[in-house]
Amino acid sequence: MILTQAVIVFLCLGLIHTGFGQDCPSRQEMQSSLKQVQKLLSTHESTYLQSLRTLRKRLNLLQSTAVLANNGTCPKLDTPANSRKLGRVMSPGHEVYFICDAGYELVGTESRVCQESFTWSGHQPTCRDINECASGPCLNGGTCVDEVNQFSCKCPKSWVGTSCQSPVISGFVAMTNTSAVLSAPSVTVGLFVRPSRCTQVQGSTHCTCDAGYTISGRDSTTCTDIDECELFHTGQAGRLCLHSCINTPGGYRCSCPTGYNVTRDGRNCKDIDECATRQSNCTRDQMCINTYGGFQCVHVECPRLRNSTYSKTSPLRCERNPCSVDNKMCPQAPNSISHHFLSVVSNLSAPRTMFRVSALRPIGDTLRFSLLGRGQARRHFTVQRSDRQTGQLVLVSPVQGPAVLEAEVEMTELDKRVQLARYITKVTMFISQYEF
Ligand SMILES: [Ca+2]
Ligand SMILES: [Ca+2]
Repeated sequence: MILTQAVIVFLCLGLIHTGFGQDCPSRQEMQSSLKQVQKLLSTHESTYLQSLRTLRKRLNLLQSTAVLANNGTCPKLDTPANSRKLGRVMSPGHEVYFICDAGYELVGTESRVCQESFTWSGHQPTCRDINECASGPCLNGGTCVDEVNQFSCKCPKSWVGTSCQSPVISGFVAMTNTSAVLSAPSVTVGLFVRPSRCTQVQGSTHCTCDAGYTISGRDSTTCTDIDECELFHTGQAGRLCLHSCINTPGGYRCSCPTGYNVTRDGRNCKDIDECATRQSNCTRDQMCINTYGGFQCVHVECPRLRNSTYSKTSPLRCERNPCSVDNKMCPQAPNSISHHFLSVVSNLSAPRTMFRVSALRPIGDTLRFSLLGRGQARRHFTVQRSDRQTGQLVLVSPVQGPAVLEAEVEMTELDKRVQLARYITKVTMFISQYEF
């Protein structure tokens, strides 16, 4: 009703100028009506704001209910095709790593972190087939065909072998009526030396050898094995074998050091996983760690300190037992000591991140990461912060194996410069003798 009055007032304001002022309310009446309209508007305004506040509250409630429905975890992550996923904990602060199967390489980030918003950082990586042909393994004009975790070579006519490494010695053989296969004259023969096959055509003699042999001797009556290992020792396309080459009659083969098997392509060496194939002799209380070229049996012992005691909460982790109230030194001791064992190859390129330490749910206002110890560890490692709550152990210089390196990473939680907790991660790196 007041609104109707207001409309009337404004209507009259318009009419005053057109000479119909006598039907309109007096100036006083108009002012009183205007005041009423102002009041009405401010009442409407406060009601509107109140409704907005209520709506916002409801929205927040709805959001927190939705989060609770997540059960406090990030959504389940798929494992990309041809890969493995490491890390099972899906709550904020935890990280999941992706490792591609042999023969595949990772495209994208190697890890994703569950964030406080219950979403994963970054994007899902993929694993793509490594192009084994990229290194140009086929020699002498051979065409490389990339396959999963291996390659094959299509060789030109005059070459044979896995990498088209052996020349085919072909002689002219005319099968005419006048030709006759001659029996080879007596020569000293062995596996590496054979008589050639000779054919006489119209008075001239043509001799041939099997693949992998070459004509030798003054009268071309002898075939000698081609030493492929020697021939391709310093070839542009690289050595025939990753480790060592053994010349054989009519061919060659590659061999690998103890602890490695020759791969299917016949050239490379692959570490034998003694832990997976149960070839290790570790006892029950030891853990088997597969290393390149071997394995290690490790046993983690919890420290025995004067002021604090530890319990083993997993095969690789010790946690401090609760401190008694009167023990002032106990809270200074590390809250946990975790062990990690890494297997790496000799002369690994550096700098390279070897390990990450992260706080699950920081309780203080500051997290500090540092490298403990001196000497050897300081020469090869440094500790850097990779984000607000993650520190990383970085290998700064390549290490020649065989060697075992140890590094201790300390993570301290502080609040207003007061130490709240200390966590130590002991990283042991087993470095292989060979660079593969
Ligand atoms: Ca040979
Ligand atoms: Ca091994």
